[in-house]
Amino acid sequence: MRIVVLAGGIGGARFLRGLKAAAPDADITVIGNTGDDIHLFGLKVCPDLDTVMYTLGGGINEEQGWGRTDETFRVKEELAAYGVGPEWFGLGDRDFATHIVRTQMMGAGYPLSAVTEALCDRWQPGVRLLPMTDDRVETHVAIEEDGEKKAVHFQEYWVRLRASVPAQAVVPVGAEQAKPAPGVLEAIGAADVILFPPSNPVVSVGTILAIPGIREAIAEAGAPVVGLSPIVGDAPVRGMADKVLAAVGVESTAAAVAAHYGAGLLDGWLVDTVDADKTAEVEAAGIRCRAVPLMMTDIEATAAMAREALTLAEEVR
Ligand code: GDP
Ligand code: FO1
Ligand code: CA
Repeated sequence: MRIVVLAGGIGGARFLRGLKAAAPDADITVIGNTGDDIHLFGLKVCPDLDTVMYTLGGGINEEQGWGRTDETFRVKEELAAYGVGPEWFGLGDRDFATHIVRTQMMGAGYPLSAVTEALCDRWQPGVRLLPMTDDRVETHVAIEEDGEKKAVHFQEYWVRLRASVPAQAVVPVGAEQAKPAPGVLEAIGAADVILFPPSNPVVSVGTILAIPGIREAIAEAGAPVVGLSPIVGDAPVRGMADKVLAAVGVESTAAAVAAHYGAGLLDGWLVDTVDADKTAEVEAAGIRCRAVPLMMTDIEATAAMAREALTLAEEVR
């Protein structure tokens, strides 16, 4: 079975771990969000790709959900001693090596997709990890801070500001001119099932869908498209997805997120059992909906979620 998954960072990565356990023989292609990417200290950092690679490859800091296990911050301390920031973004020593290798390869002319494949040679994530695009795309957030309107990089909004000010707009800068990375459209076209994990609908899955050609390929694919809600009990399970949903005029409910993707894209949608009262609303929008436990507390619970998604995909096929 060929499965394509559109993934952000932590939500996507943890779901993929469960999917691999639920479907050990499946051929899984992950289309990863690169709108969170940031250039720091001359290095290209790809948080969502790295979160997927480290989580599936056994190198993730489990408690944090991002960054490396057994991490130290000597380089960051030395940079700070030179007065070189940003001090609000914690790049660890082990993680730095990944960004150095990536930046060196890109400087030598390799596209991000080839670099990601090379990094995965070490981590062996057990999936084919493709960036959504090889072109530079950066999500920026329009805010008002101290009475001044401005746009900040997504990481500055998320990590420095902790989404504490309203997002007036979320813009994937460069997306309109970007092309899907090699293999992306082919994987979508050949898929037996397409899954939207419980990733952020705006700044993870939404950014991937903003690359011209990807949304269209999914809508036209013969495969069923099934999503799992990142919103449980009218709030994100973790993080601040409600803040970026508000920016695109979408309520933080499992039903509103399904409607935001729309019946043109989604065939099936899973909500958590606490949101069982919302299945009728989703079905009225033309999307088959089931309520099942959606908390990724451990691999077995996550594998059960993945099995439910594959079962729903069979039903709507
Ligand atoms: P990020 O790039 O690290 O923000 O990760 P993703 O975009 O892939 O996923 C973020 C989303 O995962 C958040 O909106 C969370 O609500 C959701 N999430 C995290 N843990 C869980 C969980 O256990 N269950 C569900 N349903 N959603 C979760
Ligand atoms: N998230 C934080 O909240 N604080 C950090 O200092 C931070 C550093 C960081 C370094 C590398 C990396 O791959 C991820 C990192 N993250 C950090 C997580 C990440 O920036 C965000 O959670 C996601 O991009 C949101 O989708
Ligand atoms: Ca992300």
